[in-house]
Amino acid sequence: MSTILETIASPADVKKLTMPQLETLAEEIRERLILSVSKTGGHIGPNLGVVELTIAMHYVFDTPADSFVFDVSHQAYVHKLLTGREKQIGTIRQPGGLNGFMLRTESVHDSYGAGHAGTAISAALGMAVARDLAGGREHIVALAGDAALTNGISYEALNNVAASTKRLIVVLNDNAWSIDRNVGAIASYLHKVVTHPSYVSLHDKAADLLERFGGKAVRHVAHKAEEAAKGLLGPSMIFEEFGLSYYGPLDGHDLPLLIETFKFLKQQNKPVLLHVITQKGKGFQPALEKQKKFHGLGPYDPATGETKAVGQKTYSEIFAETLVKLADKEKKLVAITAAMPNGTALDLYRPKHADRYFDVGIAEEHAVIFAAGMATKGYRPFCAIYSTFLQRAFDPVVHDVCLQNLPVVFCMDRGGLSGDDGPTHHGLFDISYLRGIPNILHMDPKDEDELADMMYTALLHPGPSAIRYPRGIGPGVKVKDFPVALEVGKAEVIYESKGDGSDVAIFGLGALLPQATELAGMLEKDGLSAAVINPRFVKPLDKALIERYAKQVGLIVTFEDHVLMGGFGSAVLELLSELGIDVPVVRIGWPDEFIDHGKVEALREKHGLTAAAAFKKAQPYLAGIAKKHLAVR
Ligand SMILES: Cc1ncc(C[n+]2csc(CCOP(=O)(O)OP(=O)(O)O)c2C)c(N)n1
Repeated sequence: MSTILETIASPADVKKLTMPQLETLAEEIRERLILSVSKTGGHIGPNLGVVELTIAMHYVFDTPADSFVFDVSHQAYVHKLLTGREKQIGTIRQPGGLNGFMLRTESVHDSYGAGHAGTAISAALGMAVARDLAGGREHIVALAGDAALTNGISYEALNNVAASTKRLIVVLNDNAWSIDRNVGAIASYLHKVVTHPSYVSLHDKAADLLERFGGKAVRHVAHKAEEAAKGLLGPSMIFEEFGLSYYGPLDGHDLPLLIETFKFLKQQNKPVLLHVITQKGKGFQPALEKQKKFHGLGPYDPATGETKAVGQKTYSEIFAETLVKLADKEKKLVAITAAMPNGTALDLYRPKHADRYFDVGIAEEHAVIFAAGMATKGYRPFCAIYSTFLQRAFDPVVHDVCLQNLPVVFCMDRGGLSGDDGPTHHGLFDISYLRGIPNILHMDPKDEDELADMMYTALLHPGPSAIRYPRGIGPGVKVKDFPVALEVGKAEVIYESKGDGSDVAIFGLGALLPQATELAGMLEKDGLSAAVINPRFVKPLDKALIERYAKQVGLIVTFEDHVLMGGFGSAVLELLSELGIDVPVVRIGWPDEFIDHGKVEALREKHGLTAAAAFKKAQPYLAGIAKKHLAVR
């Protein structure tokens, strides 16, 4: 017998269901998600929290004519299930399968793509204003989590809503969690609202009244909420001050109430904000018990929630352990995260130096400027921000940190291809966006121990520095008890064949050093000599070493886990041009396109980030080098 879920080919099918069928659908979706995500990995907790909300939205609104804009869009799996992608849900985050976020290219129902937080209200407002200009009547609904309100862009958008449109629906999905517990004044404020007696009684009454009076009850509750919002009953309502009419807080798992409320809000001729309370991980005990872990994770046992232990320490863990050691020694060291204590592993640092740990919320710009402020007072801030999220803070890095030459250290986790999360999360641009900024050091370690050394080097450096390191585990080398400082701007020669290396110089930056070594082996088999170099520093480059090799070899090869444009290889080319040295350079890195989600190895293969691909690209130049050998002999 087929399930109700299997009969949903599009949102039109959701609208045909009775209330009991909708309730059954919610159960089926939970079961399906728990099982399916247990195999693929993904954002299970957030999605279990929005099952009823998403069903109600699709019941009342009409995508793709109406638009849903989800903040981050990691909670869009339910939406995917209801918009014709039920059969593919088992492919989510898998190579060639569904993306883990909303993608405009994946479905007409995905009106806006995302992966970074804080964009939903701005984008939805843009759509609403475009609709108004075009004389349209469709509905625009933004769905933002409570953590989106720790992000500045959300307020920039709210600041413009009332002046820009009369019709916009913002749904605030409040589960009190970011990935970690939500932080800051707004989290306390929302907590005050949802626990205030007048709102709580409204909330309780709502379901009751709905049962007795149907849709009219919503109007009554809405009216009461308005009174409360005006401060008559409870805390004053910040959203009203922004010019949005506030409704709520409602139980985000009460389907009939949500449906009636959306029907009511749909008719409003003013921007509205609906505050719903949901439970992240609802229906899956392990997710309720371990909120952080089940925000997003790899495969797990669907019965127990158990995951396989990873034997080797990740780069993030080495980073956090090293930071503890450095903070033991340097009392002015402080650690800053923008809502990512788990992902960056600062969770391990926090208990050791709680007074020198700051989670500022999803606020990368603020994190960097806050760090700059601390640095002016003699503190040594380490900002642990993923490469992809530091993009948000480009101007603060330039204007606040580098221009004032302040000793802030950017530890960019996920520097390189991030894999399953896809293009919104790949850290492939940081070399190009940072290396043009004066004063900053840019480092990329070959292994875990070198990461620790680079962190120490950065701590001793009197100006700004950035260190990028890959997601997950590295080669697994032993990390020294205490790091040593590296000489700034000095590369490391790893290997020279037959003590010579005069034919080809191969630079393997960071994670791609093994490919450089492999290429050297391939060249040697062809009778050529090669040198393998670990650049360590993208900025400053080791000019003397590059010049020396460039004058002696017939070919330079550069490998980097970064886009080619503006990357390490480009920096080498610029230097050679400045030096007036004419030597061919084969550059290996990511092409000028956004790279899909998938397995790192497979994507490297596909896009030619391998020793074999480099060997092939080098062929036209190798012939010339071989001829030179013959002539010499
Ligand atoms: C700019 C940016 N910084 C950090 C992140 C990492 N991140 C992904 S989801 C998330 C928390 C989202 O919390 P919330 O919006 O409340 O939704 P919930 O998962 O609780 O449903 C964070 C910090 C991000 N996606 N974008």
